[in-house]
Amino acid sequence: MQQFLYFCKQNIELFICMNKTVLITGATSGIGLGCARKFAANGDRLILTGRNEQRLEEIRKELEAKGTKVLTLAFDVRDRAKATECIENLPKEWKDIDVLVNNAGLALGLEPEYQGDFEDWETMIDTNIKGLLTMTRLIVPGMMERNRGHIINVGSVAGDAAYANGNVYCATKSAVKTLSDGLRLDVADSNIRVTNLKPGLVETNFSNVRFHGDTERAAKVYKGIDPLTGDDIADVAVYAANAPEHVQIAEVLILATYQGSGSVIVRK
Ligand code: NDP
Ligand code: 8X3
Repeated sequence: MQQFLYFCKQNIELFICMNKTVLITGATSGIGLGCARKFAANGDRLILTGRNEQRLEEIRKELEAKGTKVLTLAFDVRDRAKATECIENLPKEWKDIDVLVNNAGLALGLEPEYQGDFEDWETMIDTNIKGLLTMTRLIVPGMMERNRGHIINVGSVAGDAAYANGNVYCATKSAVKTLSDGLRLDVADSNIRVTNLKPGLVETNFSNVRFHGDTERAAKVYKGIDPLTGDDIADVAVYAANAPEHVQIAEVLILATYQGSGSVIVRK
């Protein structure tokens, strides 16, 4: 009996130790929502962020019903003051973030660079680059103090090479790659790990947003191929976060099977 109790204690301790606090930006849809569900299934505690407060509430209820501890924070990653206020005022038990999933992002438009929309450009740059930097700047100092943490940036195959009419979006994802590489160098003297995930075609709300609500045009993006899902990308994120401590998954390119690159897609 004593041996059995000792065995239980050891395993409970192991479980508590494996349980991480994971903050996900853009958790209301697509890849971010996939990450919320997969990290929850992994037994982690979640801080879920996004702008859509109602969706955050629904997701919180869904995951709490399955026993996951969830805190929601509604803010726009472009609003640096609000993001700072939210992170600085985290309740004590939520302050020690182990994993930051910098996922919030978007593409707007698909036009030649010489015809692009100035406002679309600003929104992509402010969200995909400056928003990601804001979250990194707010959360990584705590990780450095604790000498523990993992930053998972959601980049894209679009950051490896430009595709026609992708110009500014591709540039923002190229920046995510450079910022991930830069951060990895800057924390190389610590236990902190940095991963850049580079998905290919993932069927989410991404194309609806890109085409400003033109759902027909959005559906065509995924026609004739079997696209990736948010869950597929989340599986890789959870794997990277749970790799042995001495293993740093620096970068992962995840393509759909009938996809050769950001611009080569074979449709049936
Ligand atoms: P979705 O449109 O389904 O999800 C985007 C998420 O980002 C939403 O939760 C949205 O939440 C959030 N978001 C957007 N802007 C802001 C903002 N200003 N502040 C806070 N949250 C914001 O698209 P995906 O899941 O596909 O996209 C997630 C990430 O994956 C993006 O960075 C995208 O570039 C990247 N990616 C997508 C690929 C794809 O093919 N789908 C492939 C490669 C990378 P809310 O509206 O509540 O704010
Ligand atoms: C999203 C993938 O190829 O549609 O980053 O730009 S792609």
